[in-house]
Amino acid sequence: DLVRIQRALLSVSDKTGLVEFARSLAKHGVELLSTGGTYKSLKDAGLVVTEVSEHTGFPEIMDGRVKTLHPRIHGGLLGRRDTHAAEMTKHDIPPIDLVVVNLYPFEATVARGAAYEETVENIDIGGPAMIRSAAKNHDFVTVVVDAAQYDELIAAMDATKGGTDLSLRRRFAAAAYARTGAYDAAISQWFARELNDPFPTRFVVAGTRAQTLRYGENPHQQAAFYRDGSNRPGVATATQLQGKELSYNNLNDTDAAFELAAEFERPAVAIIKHANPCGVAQGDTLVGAYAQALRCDPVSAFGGIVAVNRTLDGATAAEIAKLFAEVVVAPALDDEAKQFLSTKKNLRVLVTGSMPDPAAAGTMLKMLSGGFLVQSRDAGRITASDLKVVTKRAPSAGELDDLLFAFRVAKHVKSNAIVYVKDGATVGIGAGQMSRVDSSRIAAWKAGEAAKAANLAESLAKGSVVASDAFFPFADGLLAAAEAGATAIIQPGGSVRDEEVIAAADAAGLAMVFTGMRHFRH
Ligand code: 93A
Repeated sequence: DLVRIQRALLSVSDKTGLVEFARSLAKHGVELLSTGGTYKSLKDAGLVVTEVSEHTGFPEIMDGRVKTLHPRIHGGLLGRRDTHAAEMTKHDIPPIDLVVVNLYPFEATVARGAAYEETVENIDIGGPAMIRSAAKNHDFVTVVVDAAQYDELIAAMDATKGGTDLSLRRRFAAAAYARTGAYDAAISQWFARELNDPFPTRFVVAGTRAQTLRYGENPHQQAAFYRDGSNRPGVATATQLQGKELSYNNLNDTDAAFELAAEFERPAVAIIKHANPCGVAQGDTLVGAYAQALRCDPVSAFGGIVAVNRTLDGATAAEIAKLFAEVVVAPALDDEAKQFLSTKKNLRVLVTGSMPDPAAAGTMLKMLSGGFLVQSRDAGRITASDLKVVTKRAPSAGELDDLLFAFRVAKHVKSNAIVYVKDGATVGIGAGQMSRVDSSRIAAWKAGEAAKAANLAESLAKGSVVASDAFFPFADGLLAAAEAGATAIIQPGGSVRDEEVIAAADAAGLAMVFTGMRHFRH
């Protein structure tokens, strides 16, 4: 099944590595055909190359929209070398054994926010057509769609006196259809945005493998991480400065930690375990915020993921280095911070370049058996002006700050979420319980545990405020908070028993505000 490559067509927008690659082909005696710009690059580099227009006897027309869409090209790619040989001879169609194409940079054109017309002009038609023709005829034809494949192809040719075997051609054909599929996915996603149609009849996603992972959530599962091309700052843009290989759970938790830290304007730290925060704080300094975040649940923080929302400084890094953490993620690190963390060989340190916009639109997918759910990301953010005071007592300015902070944290806690906050720091978090009152009890209990760990006489719930990600269906959860010593509550409201819950809050002397917005997270 070895096919010697005698004629190649090269047509690339991204000319990285092109000349060197073409030289290697030429060394194997391959005849080179090329489109205008690619032809010029090769010619300028001193290679012998024929222009496609000369090969077809037809000029490139319509500003290049029609350059390779010609039977002498597509016949040369699609013709079977056995059953179609006579036909190819009859119509004077020379076989083309290798196609090297990378496409008009549609994705990059969209990413830089180009105008509609220019974006449409960057939809490549002839390129995908050649890729698909060559890939279909992989019994005979080799197709390359990425400069990253150049070396492998040349190595294969070196090993076989200028040929490729069927297994390589099949693998390259599969990669070719994945490329054209992803390309069309990007085009359809762009149209969906232009047309304001977030849920079109056919929803297509595409990703580029960033890394294969040692295993999935558990060792008996396989896993890989794909980038979706959005370049949202976070796990997808991160560079790993040091530490062990990242795992599936590391990436999942790091994402949760970083998205949470991004919610705050002031210096903030989020510590995550199993995708839930076990401590979040904001303050005047990062090092202060870190100490407060850690105080919330130092037991759970062991083996956690730490995210910060600004350049990680030496003082904070020195404190983090005392903790056994799995990952530290920051938009940037100063030299001192890098030095402190470098003493912890296994600690994975990720730098993302910047923080994501928490209010940015986006799409979230969740795989189900036999399908997937699509929704817009939870970009909801409650500010003071959204709040409605429902109790006799209105929250004080200090309580108000903490209430807003607590509700933002609650958005990132698995439901049912109850979050106790005091002075800009969580002091008790109840996560992922099936009943809200259980989450309330757990959060209150955790606040007591945190106080014990810090050698404090009274529970950290004393004088705290409480956020609930959804309404209290009954007064019991709220009463648990009052009993623990909380003074103010933030919750969406909207229960049929709101009256009853408000009355209980008034009776307990609590201040309560409604957000009108729920933050379920599953
Ligand atoms: O405008 S096209 O869709 N029409 C074509 O017939 C065609 N053939 C190749 N674009 C076409 N191409 C693309 O041109 C290739 O996919 C490649 O991206 C680019 C290379 O052009 P040049 O060699 O002129 O730089």
